[in-house]
Amino acid sequence: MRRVLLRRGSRLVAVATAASLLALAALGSASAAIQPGGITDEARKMHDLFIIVLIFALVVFALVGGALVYALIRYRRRDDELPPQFHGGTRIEVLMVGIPAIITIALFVISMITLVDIDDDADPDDLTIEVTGFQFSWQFAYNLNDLGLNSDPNAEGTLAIIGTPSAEPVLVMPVDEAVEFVLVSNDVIHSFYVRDFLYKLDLIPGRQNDFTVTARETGDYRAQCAELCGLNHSLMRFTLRVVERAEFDAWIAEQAAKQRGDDAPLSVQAP
Ligand SMILES: [Cu+2]
Repeated sequence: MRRVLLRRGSRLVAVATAASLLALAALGSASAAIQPGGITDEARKMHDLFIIVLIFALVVFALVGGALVYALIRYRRRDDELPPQFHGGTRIEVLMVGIPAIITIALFVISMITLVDIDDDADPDDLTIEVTGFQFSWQFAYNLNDLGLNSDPNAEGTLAIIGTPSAEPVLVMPVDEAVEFVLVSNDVIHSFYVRDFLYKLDLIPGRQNDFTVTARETGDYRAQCAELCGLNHSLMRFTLRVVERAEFDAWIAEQAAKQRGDDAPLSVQAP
């Protein structure tokens, strides 16, 4: 009788585990679809980490859920007799502390590796774009030295694209190149959020935040302020445009000519 119960028990565990795994596999592919990989090297590393953590979570959920379903069915109340009462169980207690500890340490280590990796400092010769948030739009300033546009390399100078709430600015950056973003704010806290970077960083008055990304896909991407910053916060949107280097140079030359007020396009060397 006991052996029959045990066999039925392990069958129950198998069924419960298989059902949970199936449900979670569906959930897993759904979240992968909801959260695509992003367009930068950094975003792809973060997405890989997300998938690893998701797999850990799914396995733990399936095992715990399976054990719960098994215990509910296998040890359900059949009569009024009190089940055997006992206190403690060293082996299971060691497992219950040990396994979560190992999983936590493993997740901590791989998260730190990814964090340090994507938080790498920019090279001095990377293109720098200074992003200024203000109520309620953005300014994108390109360092003219980075663009090889300054005749005097010691001179400071920028080419600024300034948006307004009614005319959203376009942030243009070259593909396949590390670009450093320096974030500052003129008034209150804003947040620079490009969904396809899978990344968001605040712009804080009196402080300078920066991050570096290498975009791998050209195209237009929607972006916006992600920190409630006042009445017209919802109008703080912009477009991120990732283009080939040649197109970027042509765009910069066009903007520079426009800002100098002449029509003769400037020749731009790659930095
Ligand atoms: Cu804002």
